[in-house]
Amino acid sequence: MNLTELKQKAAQIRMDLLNMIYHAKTGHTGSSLSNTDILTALYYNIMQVDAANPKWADRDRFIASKGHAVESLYCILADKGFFPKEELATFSRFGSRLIGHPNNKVPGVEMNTGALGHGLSIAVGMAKAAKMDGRSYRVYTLMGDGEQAEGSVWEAAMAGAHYKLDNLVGIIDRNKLQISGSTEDVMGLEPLEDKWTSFGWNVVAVNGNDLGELCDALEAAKQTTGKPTLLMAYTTKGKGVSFAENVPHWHHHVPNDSELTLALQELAASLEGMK
Ligand SMILES: Cc1ncc(C[n+]2csc(CCOP(=O)(O)OP(=O)(O)O)c2C)c(N)n1
Ligand SMILES: [Mg+2]
Repeated sequence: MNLTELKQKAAQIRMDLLNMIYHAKTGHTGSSLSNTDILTALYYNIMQVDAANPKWADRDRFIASKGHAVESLYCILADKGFFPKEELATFSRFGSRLIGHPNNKVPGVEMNTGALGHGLSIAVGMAKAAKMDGRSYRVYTLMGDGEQAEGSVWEAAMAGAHYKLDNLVGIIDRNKLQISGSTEDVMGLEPLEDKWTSFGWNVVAVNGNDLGELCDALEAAKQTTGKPTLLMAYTTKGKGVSFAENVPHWHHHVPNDSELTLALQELAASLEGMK
């Protein structure tokens, strides 16, 4: 996809996830809007996956470590044809496989996640397995910045560097907010890039809401050898909906009627502006 097509896709995914959350009356709106561009870059330009064959042995793997932001992932998997788009209407309903955190009964979802702090360990194991099996697939995991307070992240960071997993990319959605406010108030993280560098990772900083920067950095990571890459993706929580941007309670606020209408209008206008 070219850059305009990617931007259009991201706007459409944002509209889809807002509708889905509105109808379900539950969801992590700000968190999913925050990382929509990251997932769009991965799923439409970077990763090799096949919706017709979700268990293809050489597929690239994505682990949604910040599993609470499952809405953007489900909307993208549906859009790519992993399961019917109409199923999005069942999100968080009793009996639906589209539960509120990633569920590996859903085609395209690699691993059940949602308890923060586990995705990187799983990704390290998968990347190590690829090396042992002589396979060329790559492994990506998306973590939250609040999630960096989990000690298990740092054990996995050590292991990733120790095993020289250059087929592994960790991405941090650095929106500077977690569930209850600023990450720096809840558990100070800075200097976060330096911490990852000191753990032996190839650290690359990007604007995580800029699809061009994301694609360039993720493409460049494929050429890096001898160490895993950590993409520090500086984002805006709630991105794309002006009145949700950087507002902590939109972490899991469900839009009401007028908020949904306004949000969809803004995104439709941005789509119009791309034509
Ligand atoms: C182990 C664990 N503790 C607590 C939670 C509850 N929880 C869900 S989202 C969240 C905040 C996450 O913030 P961050 O990682 O910054 O994600 P984002 O800002 O992208 O939503 C918390 C504490 C959880 N899911 N897992
Ligand atoms: Mg955050």
